Amino acid sequence: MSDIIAAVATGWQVSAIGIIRMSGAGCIETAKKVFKPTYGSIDSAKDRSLIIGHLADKHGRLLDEVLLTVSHGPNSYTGEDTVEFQCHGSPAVLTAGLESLFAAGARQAGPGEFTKRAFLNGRMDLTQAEAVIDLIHAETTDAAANAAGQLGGVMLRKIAPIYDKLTDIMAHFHAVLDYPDEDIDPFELTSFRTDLDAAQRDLDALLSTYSRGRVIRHGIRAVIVGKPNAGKSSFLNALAGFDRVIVTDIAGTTRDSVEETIRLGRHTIRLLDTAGIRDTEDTIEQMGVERAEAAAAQADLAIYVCDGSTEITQEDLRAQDAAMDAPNTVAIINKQDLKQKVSPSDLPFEWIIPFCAKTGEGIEQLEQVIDQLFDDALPCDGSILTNARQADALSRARTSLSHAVSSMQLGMTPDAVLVDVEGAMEALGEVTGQTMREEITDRIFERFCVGK
Ligand SMILES: Nc1nc2c(ncn2[C@@H]2O[C@H](COP(=O)(O)OP(=O)(O)OP(=O)(O)O)[C@@H](O)[C@H]2O)c(=O)[nH]1
Ligand SMILES: [Mg+2]
Repeated sequence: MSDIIAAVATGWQVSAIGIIRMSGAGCIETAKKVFKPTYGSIDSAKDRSLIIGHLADKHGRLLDEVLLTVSHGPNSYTGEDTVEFQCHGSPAVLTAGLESLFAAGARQAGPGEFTKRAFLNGRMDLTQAEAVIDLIHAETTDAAANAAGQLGGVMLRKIAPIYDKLTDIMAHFHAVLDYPDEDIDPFELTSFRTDLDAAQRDLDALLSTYSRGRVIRHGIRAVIVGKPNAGKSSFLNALAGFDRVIVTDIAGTTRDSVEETIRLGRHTIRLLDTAGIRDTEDTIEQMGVERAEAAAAQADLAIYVCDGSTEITQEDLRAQDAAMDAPNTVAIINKQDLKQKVSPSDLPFEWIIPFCAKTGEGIEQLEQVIDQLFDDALPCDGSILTNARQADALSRARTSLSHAVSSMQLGMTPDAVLVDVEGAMEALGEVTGQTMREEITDRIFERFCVGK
């Protein structure tokens, strides 16, 4: 039997309402020690109805007029009896209320402990539990909508049928191993091959959503590259709306990479300003140039900035090359307020935006281009893979399945095929939590906030 845990669920800032949550067998009795209903009794109230009454501090003094809700297990969030107090949102009230519950027998909940209990009690699988964190930390409506879908079990419903299919294959191969004298029907072998192929396709489809998922969850990683003095830092400042980076007319002003997170329309962009690309004797600047080139290769988007008022130089060409290493590129012809020497036809890019860092001209067009590049048709309904841990486990499952298929093609014995199918199931089980090691689940829940 689990002990009684309690925590403030709403944070510690002054607010209209603050919620203290308590869960575990016996917590309703604990609540009775500190809460006096204004009408009737806790026992006579309906499940999940609101009961008004008074909360006492640990000395039995009136502390607050609160609303209390009882959710009886197993149909509560945690699967256990749960009590929530809606107090007035004063940190002093919440502290005293919590201390009162501790004095009555509860203990402080650890991070994510309520959700961990929900997982351990079978109220949700691991994809749903992780969706809870994602929903709390969602920075955009797309991220929230996708997490909400996963909380509802969308990801689980994609993975469970693949797992079930592999279970059938395993059962069959075990039968073959147990009765080696009976010939395997070649027709059945073909049908298992078909099932394995289908499972691989399903995993491929899921894994292919991950690049979009990373963008939804973490924002677009964008790197600004260009020659010195093109106006890269000015471009970042124009998008940030304040002077984040030092701007001067001295070439080589920015020597290290500087990151700023900005919102552009529906997107969150992690924008990295870099050292202007050129050959330089300055060791520090040279390191900055190397960083700029490396960052472009790892970004979701490279933004090449050129100075429209000067001719294209060798340094520009080198910066263009670096930009081409990213999966998406946009060219910015900056300094539109000056006489232009660069025309879009001079640049080998599909998306080219005339820009003026001084006036902000071009920001709207940039927003439209980024919408086009990053808003594909995938609906944010929970079917997009956003979690690195899940993506890693799914790709291990995918690798095991291709080994199983090769073993089959090579005519290897069923036990060889079995090992790989088992490996794939193990990896899929890590995603849903079916075959999860305890220390890994512990680590997942430690990332939660206290009170969730
Ligand atoms: N007229 C005009 N000047 C600009 C514009 N954008 C930037 N500048 C000027 O160009 C110069 C260089 O700007 P920065 O933003 O420091 O250029 P950078 O590409 O970051 O340069 P490094 O850090 O040296 O690589 C500064 O004097 C800016 O004021 C623009 O749109 N119009
Ligand atoms: Mg700069």
